Amino acid sequence: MCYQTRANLMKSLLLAGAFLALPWQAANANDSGIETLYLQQCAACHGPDRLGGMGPALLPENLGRLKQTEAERVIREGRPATQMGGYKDILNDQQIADLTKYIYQPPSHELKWGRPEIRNSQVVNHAAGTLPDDPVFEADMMNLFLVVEIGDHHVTLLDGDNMEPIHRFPSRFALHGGPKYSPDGRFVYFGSRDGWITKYDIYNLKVVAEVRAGINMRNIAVSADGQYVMAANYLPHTLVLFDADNLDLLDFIPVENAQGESSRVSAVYTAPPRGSFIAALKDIPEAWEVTVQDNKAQLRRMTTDTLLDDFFFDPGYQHLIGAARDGKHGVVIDLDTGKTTAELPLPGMPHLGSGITWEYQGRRVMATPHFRAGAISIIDMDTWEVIKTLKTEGPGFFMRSHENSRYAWADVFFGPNADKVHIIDKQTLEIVKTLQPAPGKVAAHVEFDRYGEKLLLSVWDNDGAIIVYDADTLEEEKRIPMKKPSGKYNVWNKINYEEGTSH
Ligand code: DHE
Repeated sequence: MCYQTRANLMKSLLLAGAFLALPWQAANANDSGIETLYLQQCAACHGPDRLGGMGPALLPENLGRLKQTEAERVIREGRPATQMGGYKDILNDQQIADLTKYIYQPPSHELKWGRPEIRNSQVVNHAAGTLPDDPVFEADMMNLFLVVEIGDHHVTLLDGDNMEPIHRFPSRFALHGGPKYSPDGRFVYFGSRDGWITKYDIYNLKVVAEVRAGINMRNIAVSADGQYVMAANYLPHTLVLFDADNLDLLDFIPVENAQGESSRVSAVYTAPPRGSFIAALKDIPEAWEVTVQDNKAQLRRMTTDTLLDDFFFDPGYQHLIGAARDGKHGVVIDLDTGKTTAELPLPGMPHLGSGITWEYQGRRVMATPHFRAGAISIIDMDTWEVIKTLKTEGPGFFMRSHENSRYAWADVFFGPNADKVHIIDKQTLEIVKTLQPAPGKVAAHVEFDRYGEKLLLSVWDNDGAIIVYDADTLEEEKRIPMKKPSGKYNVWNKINYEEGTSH
């Protein structure tokens, strides 16, 4: 809301409003003054229709993760390390409370984010092929990490050999999900909860193109050949296909079933051996396989027995392992036949998106934490039986390992023990060590370097850090201060679909 250029922007908006029929004008006539207050104080940065601008979108779907009391505090006090200043000297308590209530209500008019809005949002700073092909810094380009810092919406590029930061740059507000690399590791695509896709050239340290795919986005996927980017949205109910070069819009797919009922998309992932994208729908019991022909999406619908929230694949992308939205079980779907072939007893809402796999006694197993249970389930991927349930000190969010490491790391994201991290021996299936690296601060999300020799763990706090550990001795080597570092993503591990990391 409070940016230095606010006055100028407000002036331009008001001037524009004199000539254009802006969507809020009709509603303005009937409101109790709160829309006018919003337009005066907030619209310059958050958009006249609350869709966002320099600041994030202020709509119920986008604010769902922020408590109203916290939103009220942010309006009053501002948000440190961002351009959002406090309003306590400008607005009285009642006005702040009314504004808070207002932004949590659905807008008075229908919000659209279709082809024209997507096309108009596209910005190409450096068209594909126009920047030099040689990196502007020296490092093993395959052992770089990107660290997303959600505390002040920045990303740090880290050299994975010496674990020294190379560069730090601002990101869109609230990045979520793993950034996705181009197959050669030169470019990375970030997705934000507000629907922005940012393509970044790591070699030149520059944002090359951006586009807004939706109003509230789940995640993005990059095709295995690097040609396409697909975005999965909650709002509107769409999948959107882009050319990966300059993020040109190629196809816009309303997500609905044969009866015309629409659905949010739980997530979309690339399935390299199949040359396709796989998406699961959140409100309709269907999963879709999407291939691209002549720049158009071709859909193959698979009907599922249950609504799917979160999912995972076996290494050959033959099966989709999905978590049912009821939080009580999982299903295994054969992606060739589209049929459900097994059910998994997984109570406590498994977080399958965080699953990892490894070889155990000659067979492949996968492990998943649970959002609502202090447990890690280990599943035989041939028989689809749960072979072990490890008791943890609370529900967890992420798991990580590396083919070259004998250990898997699992956090305890929720509850009183959120500052602890379990280390599991992948051959005995036992927790062999529990660390508490920063008492009182959440410790979560690990990523290994390309060799599996070192790993990074986040101290998930505004006054946080990345901790570097030796993957064998489990000894801490150093701490690099960071602002609420969330995910970390190693180029080599990601582009090679390493078994111990997310894809
Ligand atoms: Fe995430 C990945 C869904 C809340 C941090 N999260 C994902 C993915 C999905 C997902 C589908 C995989 C996308 C991908 O990588 O392409 N997340 C959800 C939810 O449904 C949930 C529970 C509720 C929501 O509001 O969306 C949720 N996620 C969170 C958080 O509260 C976290 C901890 C903080 C934040 O930034 O919002 C969070 N999610 C992450 C991270 C990843 C992620 C860091 C990438 C993990 C990776 O290693 O790849």
